Amino acid sequence: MQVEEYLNKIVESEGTVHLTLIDPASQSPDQAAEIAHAAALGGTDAIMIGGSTGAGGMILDQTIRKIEEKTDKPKILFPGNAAGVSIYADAIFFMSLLNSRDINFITTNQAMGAPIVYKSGIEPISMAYLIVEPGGTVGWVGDAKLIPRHKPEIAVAYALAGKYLGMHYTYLEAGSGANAPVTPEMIGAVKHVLGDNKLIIGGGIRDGQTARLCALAGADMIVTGTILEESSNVTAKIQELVSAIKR
Ligand code: 1GP
Repeated sequence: MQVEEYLNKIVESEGTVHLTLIDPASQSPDQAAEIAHAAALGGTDAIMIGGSTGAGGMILDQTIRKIEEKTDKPKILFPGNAAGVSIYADAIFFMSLLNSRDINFITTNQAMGAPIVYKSGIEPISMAYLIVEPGGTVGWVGDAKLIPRHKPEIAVAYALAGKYLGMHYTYLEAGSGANAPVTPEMIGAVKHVLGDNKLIIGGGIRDGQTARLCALAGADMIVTGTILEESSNVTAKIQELVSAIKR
């Protein structure tokens, strides 16, 4: 089964998908593999691999290969630029940062990375990537014109643009390590116009209760990264998050 189909089936049958984000720049490949293994035991549905800074090249390849040894869960690239493509992944969120001011993050990196995706046979999953205040490192690196936190109508406008451009997924990103995720009001308003297109929420989700609020508001998928890097028991933390968002 293709990865997009796998994720969509989980949304249909179980409610909300949990995605574990691993930034290859944050730990050694072996440590990343241990986190992925623990997350899989806790019930995560797939592993996202990527980051805004220093997440490409050999460290990216090695991290994915080590993760491959430790879990069967799909490995999805979450690239910060064209260097975030690796032939060892199963799929790639082929994303455009629609609210960037810099054309490099809207189409140029995509063009530079596309031939590698084509040759490698990695599955591209088209995605509109939207960065909301506070935006964190990715907001700065991606030169995003941050969507104001309390202006859901702006997020709706961008999400509709992504949908009409043919993107299947929309990712509302508050920035890794944000104090709080995007608001339930924004999630609900965006999901309302997306219909069957899938909505991913990430940035600032640290506990089951917050994840559940996002899921109830309309998130199809929840991403957590920072909390796992900080957690002494990744499996228990994932169990808390997963049990809060599944039916
Ligand atoms: C970052 O949305 C992801 O791109 C995850 O954010 O690190 O805050 O979980 P956290």
